Amino acid sequence: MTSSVICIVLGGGQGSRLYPLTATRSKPAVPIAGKYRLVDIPISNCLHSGITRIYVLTQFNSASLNKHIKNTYHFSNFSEAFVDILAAEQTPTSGSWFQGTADAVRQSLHHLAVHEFDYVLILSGDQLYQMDFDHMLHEHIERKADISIATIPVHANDVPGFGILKTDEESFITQFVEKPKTDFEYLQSEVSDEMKAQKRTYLASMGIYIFNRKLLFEILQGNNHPDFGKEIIPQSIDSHRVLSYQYEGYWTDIGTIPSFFDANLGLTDDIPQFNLFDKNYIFTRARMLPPSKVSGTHMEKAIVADGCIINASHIVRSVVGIRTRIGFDTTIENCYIMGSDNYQTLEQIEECQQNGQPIMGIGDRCQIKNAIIDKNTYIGNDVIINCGEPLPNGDYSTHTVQDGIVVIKKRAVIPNGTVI
Ligand code: ADQ
Ligand code: ADP
Repeated sequence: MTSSVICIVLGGGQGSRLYPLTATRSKPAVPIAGKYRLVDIPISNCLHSGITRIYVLTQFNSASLNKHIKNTYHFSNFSEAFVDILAAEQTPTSGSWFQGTADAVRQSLHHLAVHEFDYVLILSGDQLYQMDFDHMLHEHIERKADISIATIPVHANDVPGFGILKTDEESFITQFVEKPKTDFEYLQSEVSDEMKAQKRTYLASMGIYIFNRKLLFEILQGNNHPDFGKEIIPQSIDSHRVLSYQYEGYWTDIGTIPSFFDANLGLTDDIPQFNLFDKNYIFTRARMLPPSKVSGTHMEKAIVADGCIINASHIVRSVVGIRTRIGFDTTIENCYIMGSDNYQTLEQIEECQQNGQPIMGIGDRCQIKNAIIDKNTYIGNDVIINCGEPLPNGDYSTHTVQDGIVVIKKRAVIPNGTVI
């Protein structure tokens, strides 16, 4: 069945909520969990569900996204499978960037039109979850739906961030309000006892949609509405059979710095909610890196990717990404270190040391807490990051602070002895 599906991954608008991680790369290319990139999550879910024709729509196309997709997703010449990036482009009919999610899909319809398919699966590019879309598609077809939306019970506190809906007893959607801010009690739904116990009594859209082919073309070509959540979905529920496909597994939005940080550190839990060790593992680029080398380090709840050289004294509740180098007597707590794209040669390291410049990675005797360290940073010796009083939010040349999390910007150089 999934052979009749084409998938569109909405790879991101301006990406401002993940700034500064998206300052120089498109959102789908943001590294997660030490060795993957955001886009690997929806693509892996598709491939495990048997969906092998995938477009990634992105507002701005970075070298790292192209390189990652090109180096990762290889298929046989004899299959129709592909993962292609569609960046916002100027054409004779449209001269502007994607105005929203529906507009992004609308502007890409001419790429879809050349393929044979019956259903379009539309996914967000900034969510962490493992889901079998084959099952959702099965329901969509069996229940003769025109549109299906994956939904999840959420707590009242989360309601203002989501599309909230109500259904009839057959799970067809009867009301849909995008991100209601106040007076939304009337939108509560009947949920399972388990969800009730967790006070998750509102049904939220997960931003995952299945559309019948003909209907998607009709709707998008029949109006100029920019967004699925704000216009297309609320306006479709009266005239079409819009089915709620309820999901109760782990699912989280990772579109903001705090949620991205929590999702990454959550992977270090004894039994993480998102299981990297599942048989449906996440696909990513096979890099042929050497094993990591660790010496004299006490590690507790740490995830360490390939190719690292670690001499730190303590690493606690942290994710350490590919090719990370950490010096002696350094302590790292609650951090996501993304790692590096390359190694410095011994000659380069010696030259830096002679000039008193930091070498790539993290130096000796540093203390770093509650931080995201982007790729290819040079953090000197005796640097202290986020270990004192809570820091106010701010954007500086080398880093930002948001909700108590320091993000060291890509390629930042933090001189010896700096205190942030
Ligand atoms: P949001 O996530 O707030 O709500 P939106 O900002 O429109 O909706 O983004 C959805 C996805 O599309 C994200 O992955 C985003 O990066 C991407 N995207 C946004 N604009 C884009 C553009 N111009 N080009 C390409 N990609 C773009 C939506 C729904 C809610 C639902 C939540 C669930 O509107 O109803 O509850 O998702 O997270
Ligand atoms: P990111 O989005 O992670 O910041 P970039 O746009 O900097 O990434 O590109 C990273 C890609 O470039 C990676 O795939 C990495 O392997 C490659 N790369 C970067 N620098 C080098 C280098 N000096 N030698 C080899 N490959 C490199």
